[in-house]
This record gives sequence, structure tokens and C-alpha cells, in this order.
Amino acid sequence: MECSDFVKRGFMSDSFLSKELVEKAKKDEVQLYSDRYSLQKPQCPWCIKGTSCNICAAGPCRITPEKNALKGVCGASSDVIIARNLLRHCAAGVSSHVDHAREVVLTLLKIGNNKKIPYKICDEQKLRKLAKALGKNSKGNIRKIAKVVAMEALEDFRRQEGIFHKTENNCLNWLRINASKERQETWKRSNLLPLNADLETSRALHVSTMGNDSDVNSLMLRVLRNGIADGYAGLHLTTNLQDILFGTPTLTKSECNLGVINKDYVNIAVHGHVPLLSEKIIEWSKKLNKTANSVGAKGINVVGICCSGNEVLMRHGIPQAGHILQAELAIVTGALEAMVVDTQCIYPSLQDVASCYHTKIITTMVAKITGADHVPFNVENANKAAKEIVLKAINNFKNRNQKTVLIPKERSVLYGGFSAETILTALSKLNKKNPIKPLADNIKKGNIQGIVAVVGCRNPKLEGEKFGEQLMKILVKNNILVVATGCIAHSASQEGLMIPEATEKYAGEKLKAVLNAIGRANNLNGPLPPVLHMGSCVDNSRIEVILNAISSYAKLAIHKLPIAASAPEYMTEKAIAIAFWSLALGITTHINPEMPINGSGKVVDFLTRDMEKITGSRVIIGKTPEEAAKVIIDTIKKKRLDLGYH
Ligand code: MSK
Repeated sequence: MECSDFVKRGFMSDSFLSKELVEKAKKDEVQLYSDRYSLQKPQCPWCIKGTSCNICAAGPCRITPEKNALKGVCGASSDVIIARNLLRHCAAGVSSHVDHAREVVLTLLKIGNNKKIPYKICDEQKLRKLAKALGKNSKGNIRKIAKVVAMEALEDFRRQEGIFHKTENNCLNWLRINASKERQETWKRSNLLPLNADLETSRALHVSTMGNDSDVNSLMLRVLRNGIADGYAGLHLTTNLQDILFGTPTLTKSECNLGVINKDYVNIAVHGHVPLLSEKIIEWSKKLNKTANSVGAKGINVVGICCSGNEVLMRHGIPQAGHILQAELAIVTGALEAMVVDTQCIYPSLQDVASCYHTKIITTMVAKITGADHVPFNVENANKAAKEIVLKAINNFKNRNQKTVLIPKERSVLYGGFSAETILTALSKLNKKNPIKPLADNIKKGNIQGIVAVVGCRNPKLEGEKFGEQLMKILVKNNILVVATGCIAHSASQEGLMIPEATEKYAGEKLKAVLNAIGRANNLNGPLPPVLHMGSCVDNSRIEVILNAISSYAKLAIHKLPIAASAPEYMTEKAIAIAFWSLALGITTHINPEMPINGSGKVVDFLTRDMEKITGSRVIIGKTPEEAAKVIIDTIKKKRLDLGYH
């Protein structure tokens, strides 16, 4: 097998993720993400500050005060350039989540229309509850209800009434049923209520073209509005309907890290975001398990990467091979028969790396890669496609060179499945009538100082720092409960932060006592972990459900609660979209590494100061885990002080 020439250029990896696999990659002449990052240094200072513009063909323009070049050819200042680019990044992120939601909505609609597709409604109760929340009939034939709910969801992609004249109900259905009344009023006051998600992303692209909106305030409000569209027509909608189709997660125990790849089995990694595919891969891996024996394997071992991994962990306890930066390393083990990818966060390099081993990269949806096998996937042919993919993996087992296989020993236990329902069920053992009361009361008393959502990606720029893990350790030591999603949840679990023992080891005494009490009430053999795995990136929606429950019980708007969020190693445009939803919700949010905004005083002022008057939140900066922890803890202390909490 020939490695592609591209792969053979430049080897200077020093990944802390798995030293032995990095060594193997060097020996095998395989270039990794860390090599490519090194080769990009030094990165463009204009792009880092955000002061370059490529929107029209008169450019590229660069704002260079030393040369007195203070504006682009069209006259756009660095403020305008940066605000426009930020809006485009955010809209791109929103479009990703919304397109994911669309796949799921259309699947539900097909079920509602009695189309012959191999999917069914798994959580009927949740569907009925959703119909009721939408003001629709929730009784009777479940397929009819599925259709009504899917049609209501589709409205959030196409509502036009009110573009020019807003009326009371002109906003996203999923916002109306999920956001607190206080937030809806707040957003309405500032004209931040999105009408339909596709309109928001399309408008964002339109107004940020050359010669359109050049008012920084107007552009920044539109960034927030896109963030809000993301939260409801992207995150909440996707989580709601995926739970309906595949089940609402419950507490589950599993394992994580590259050591979950098994030398004796046909190994299939599912990577990406859309469980419509990965659910079927799991199903067909079970059905074809015996077929794997015929090629000399003990069976089929499905492992998860990135958010596809998080989805199948939450609902099936599938082991987690790793986050985005471990995808290439999973191939370097030489023991992966197939990596099946769907959409988003799929490095194009995967095929380059796979070309040096026997691994088949199998693309299925919009993320296509030259050289990879493509098995088109849609819900109608889901069984056929999944069977074909699993058989491809089984047949590929014979091509594995067992002598060169290197699977790291590292693997740790983790607990996942912390949906809002799981958390509330656990709390109900302390207070059946009002499950949120014990959590809210312990926050008020100071036993839990606050809640911080640590979410998002791993970024090669921060490799070696274990930023997210260090930050989480400091927070829990300070009696702050951490909830995690996305790739940073993989990191937390690999660091051993998602097991009961972590509570004993890392949590402050007061937090420890609360988590022990919940553990005892639930007859667990120990406390709840101090870092709760709440799922994939779209599952950030689950966090809002808990925060709304606290907010409603405590009769305090979200922005007044002692909470914060952190995307300590953000990388993707989707993370920007989520961050702006979080900010719009009123959650002060730490974002690292720096967004490309520092060349604009106006944008920085808006995000770190002026926005607070609109949303009650601001962006906070911390360039080391210690700095980040300090600024987050200070934020929480200030909120507690304002509330008169001790
Ligand atoms: S997968 S968006 S690298 S978290 Fe959701 Fe990970 Fe960030 Fe992709």
C-alpha cells in the first residue's frame, strides 16, 4: 500500500495524546495534524487579529496601521471587517447544526407519512410531550403526531410572515417552547428573535457581502440572532427528535481512549455527528457479528470518535476511541478496518493517513473525501448501506498486518448518559415532588458554588496543555459542578474525571458531600462524578433544560444565576455558533484560543462589555487553565454576591 506523497512531507509531531502512536506514525512516515500545524507556523498575524478581508475581488485587503492602510479598498475599517467575518463564521456554524436538524426532521416526517423507512419512534412519551408543548393534539395515533410535530419543525426553516412586520408569534417554534419567557422578552426587545433558521444564515451571508451592512452594532446583533437560531433550530430541535427516534439517554458505564480498539476484533469507528447512520452501523454490527468469525475475528467492535461517538455512548454505552485529534491516531494503530464518517469535523487528512494502512475511510453523507470509499447513505437505504459498510469492514480484516498493530494500553472507565431526564431522575430520589429543589438549594447554600459548562473542541494550537482537563480540575476543587459535551468531554473522561472516584480525588469537600448524597439516594456505589457527560455538541441543549429548571424554581433569570460556560479549546465555526447562543442566553462565556477579533476595539468592547446590557453576559478571556479558572470563579463569586448568596 502506497502512502500519498502529501503524507510523507514533514514529521515533527510531539503529541501528548499517545507518544507511542506518534512514534509509530513517524516510523511509518505518516504526517499527523501536529506536523501540519508545525508547518503552518508562524501563522498570519493579520488573520490572527482578524484584520484581513477576502470578501471581494478587490482584496485581499489587510489593515496595516504602520503603513497608514487603515481601511480596505471599499473603505471597510478593521471593525467592520472583523464583525462581518465573525458573522460569516457564526452563520456557517449555524447552518451545520440546522442541516443536521433537517435530516432528523425529515426522517420523522417520513415516519409520520407512513413511508417505508427502517426507523421508528423510540420515545413515544417524549413525542407526545413535545406535541403538547407545541399546542397540538398529543393523544391518539403516534404517526399522526409525528407528522404534526415534523411539520411544526419544518416551519422553523421556512416561516416568512413577519420578515418586515413582526407579530407576537413570529419566531421559531422550538424557541417558543424551550426558551424561558424572560429570555423571549429580552430578545424581543432587541429584535433578536429569529424567524426561520435558513433565513438567518442566508441573511447573514447577504448583509456581510461587500457594500452591505457596515454598522458594527447591527452586525454584532445579527451574530447574536444567528446564535439564537442555532440554539433552537439546531441544538434543541436535533436533540429532541433524536431522543424521540433513538431513545432518551439514561446512565451508562463505558470505556474510553484509544485502548478500546481491540486487536482480536474487526474494529469499526463511527466518526462525525449524525446518529441516523451510526445507529444502523451498531445494529448491523450485531447482526453480522458471526460473519466476522469467518474471517478469523472474535467479532465486531464498534468504537466512537467525536460527536458520533458521544451520541452512541449516551444511548448505547459504545466505547469512545477519542476526540477529533485522536481520529488520525486511531488509524495509526493499524487495527482499524473501517472509519465510517458522516458530516462535520472530518479531517480531510484521514484518507491520507489511511492510505498508509489497511483502514478504509467510508464516507456516507455530505463529507466526501477524494480517494475514500463512498457508500451513499439516506434513510430509505439505511439498512442496505449499513450492511454494505459493515461487510466492507469484515472483508478488510484479512488485509490487516497483525505484526505491526500497536494499540495503546490506555483506557479508562467513564459514566455517561446524563440527559436532563437522567439528572432529574437522580435528583428525584432526594425530592420526588420537586427534583430540581435539592440542586437549586445546594447552589443557594454554597455547597455547590455554581455550574460551569465546559464544552467544545480540542484545538491543535493548545496541544500539550491539557487546558480543558486542568480547568475542570480547578473548578471542581472550588466546589463548582462541571457539565461537559463534545470533544472536551472525551478529554475529561480520558483524564478520569467522569467516574465516582474523581469526586473523592478532585472535588472540593462541599461538592463532594452533595454528590455523595445523590449517589447514596440512588443506591450507587459511590458519588456522582464531578464532571457530568451530557453528550454531543447538539446536546448542549440539555444543559439549558437544567438551567431553565433552576431558573424557574429560584425565580431568577438565567443571567443572574452563578453559572458560566467555557469553550477552552474551540476550533470550529459550530463552536462559535454555540458560544453566541450561550451568550444570548445570558451565560458569561470563556472562549479560548482568541477569536480573530483583537484588531477591532469596537468588537472587543461589544463582546466583553456592551453586550452585557442586552444579554446580561459577556465574553471572558483566560489564556491558561489557571487564568481561565480565575476569571470564571470570579464571575460566579460576583453573581453570588449580587444574589446575597454566600
Ligand atoms: S465534534 S465541533 S471538534 S467538539 Fe462535535 Fe468535536 Fe468541536 Fe467537532
